[in-house]
Amino acid sequence: MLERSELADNALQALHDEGYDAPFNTQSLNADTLIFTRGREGLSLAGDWNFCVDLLDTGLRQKWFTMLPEAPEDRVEPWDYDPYMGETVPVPSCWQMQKEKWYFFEGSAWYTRPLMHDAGAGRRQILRIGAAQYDCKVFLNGEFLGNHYGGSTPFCVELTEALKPGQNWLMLCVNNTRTLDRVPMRNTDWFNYGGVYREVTLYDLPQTIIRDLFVRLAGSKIRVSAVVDGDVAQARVAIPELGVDIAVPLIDGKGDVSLDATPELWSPETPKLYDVVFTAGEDQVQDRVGFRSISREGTEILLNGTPIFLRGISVHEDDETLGKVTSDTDIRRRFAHAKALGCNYLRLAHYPHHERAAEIADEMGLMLWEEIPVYWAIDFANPATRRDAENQLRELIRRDRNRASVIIWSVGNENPDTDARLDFMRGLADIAKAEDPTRLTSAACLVNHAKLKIEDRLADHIDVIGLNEYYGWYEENFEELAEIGRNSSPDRPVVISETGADGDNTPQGPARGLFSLSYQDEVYKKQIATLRDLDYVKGMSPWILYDFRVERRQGIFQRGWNRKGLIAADKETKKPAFHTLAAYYAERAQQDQRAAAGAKKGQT
Ligand code: GCB
Repeated sequence: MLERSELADNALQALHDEGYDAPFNTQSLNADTLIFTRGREGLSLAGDWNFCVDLLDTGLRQKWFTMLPEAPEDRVEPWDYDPYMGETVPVPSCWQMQKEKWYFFEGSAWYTRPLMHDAGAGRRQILRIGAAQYDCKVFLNGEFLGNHYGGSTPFCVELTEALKPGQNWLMLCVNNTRTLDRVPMRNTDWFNYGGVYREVTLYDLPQTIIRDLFVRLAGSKIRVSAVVDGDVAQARVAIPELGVDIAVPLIDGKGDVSLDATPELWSPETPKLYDVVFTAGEDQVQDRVGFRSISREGTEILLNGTPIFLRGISVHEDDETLGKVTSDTDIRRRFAHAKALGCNYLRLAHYPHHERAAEIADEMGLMLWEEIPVYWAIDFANPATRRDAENQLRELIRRDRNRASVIIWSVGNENPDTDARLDFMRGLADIAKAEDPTRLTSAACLVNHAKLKIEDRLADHIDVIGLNEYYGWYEENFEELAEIGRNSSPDRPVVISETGADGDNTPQGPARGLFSLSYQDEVYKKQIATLRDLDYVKGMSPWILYDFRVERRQGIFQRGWNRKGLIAADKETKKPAFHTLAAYYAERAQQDQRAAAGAKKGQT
């Protein structure tokens, strides 16, 4: 449409109003509007959607969303984009992976599709978007229904009131621009993919809706908390295998019960899960839940009361051909590689990964660190940024807190130790505990290189000190690592959340020196030799399982990739350092098994 259209408020406004997007930046779709969807049947909206990139935000300025479908021949005024025809992309996808011309595109993009509606009266329609990077504005039949910030967490929007019988038009405006107030900010070491890259699903639900369900082991009891939206006084929870089927009284929609039950505890060796069914009025949800405890005592991390060592690896959610789109097959391959490495644990860096990851880890018996992208520089003093980070954390926790595999909520990565950062991140750690007191908190902190010591004021406010150190790579003098080890005496467990080196396995890779496979392997050997003797180090997740795509690395050996993977970007070719770490983890696993057997013997 041109500016003379009556659909734009007025011609000049569309051209000159720089506050055009303010009415839409409401962040009204957030943790409080999320709906528990496990065990629900939804209608998948996967498939081709009409699509248009919109660098200048013309769509919001001219209000493309108010344009009605019409044959081009019948239109009486010129138009700048027709939401109903033209290019299409599949949902889910990242636009960078669809066409080369969109590879570096950052800005708004419009997604449109028809939606048929014929549900009976008294039903509610809830749309859930698994993730859209980064800002998503939702329109139905020209009406603005809400906005979500945060590129990796799900959100829900109720369509009920705006839906009409028959054909409707759903439009999403998704914007991946990196800005100063966002989480993450402008500079990251992973690719800034854009788009609706996780599933979009429509749920047809009764009037009463189960909004939230939190099931966990709390002390020696199973505790169930629920939030129900609707006029019911009582719900029911059943765990058939444990013979549990009891009423849950609801007061103002909230229910909370503790049950006596002795479930078999979940662990990597015995990843036992139980079906949990929760019913309120006509609504019902189901989950598969494992019960276990995770705690810390001094410098130990205890799983079900027994000290453990986290044999881990870090992973990004990235794929050579699909970008951030993932699948069960991709996740299972990732976890199978982690198991082949001898891992019992993964760090899902640096943002919430697909929710299937934790579900599959529950089944396969892997422990997880999950994280929000409070990464490097963040506008710590900005209340809007803080609200965004807090919301992303709440959305992640509410999404995954029934997953036994998740043992750590991480509130950030490598942030400078300033007062504003301390206040911001301490606040996040408190929120994590308030939302879920049954897990440990952490953050990837930095070494104080001047004092050669583990020192970060945030450490007092988290359970596990995550430590990123790159001795042998960014830090040249390897001897300093041992000195840091000697100079530090943390009062809580330390996990080496990152360490590593690049190794280019392509034909262009060097035969020796930095970026060679032999150099990478050497760094792993030296790291293992030093770290194995630090008794407060209770785990590690070296950087990283697979090579991953990134804009900021354009060196002759990197060529748009971070090549610190133990496996190349093809997710197949193992580098020598893979085998070095696998050998250490095999030895470590045996040692830990012997120690556990000894401890058991001592108890009997
Ligand atoms: C880090 C960052 C990670 C980078 C990595 C690297 O410390 O946490 O995001 O990708 O180093 O390769 O430099």
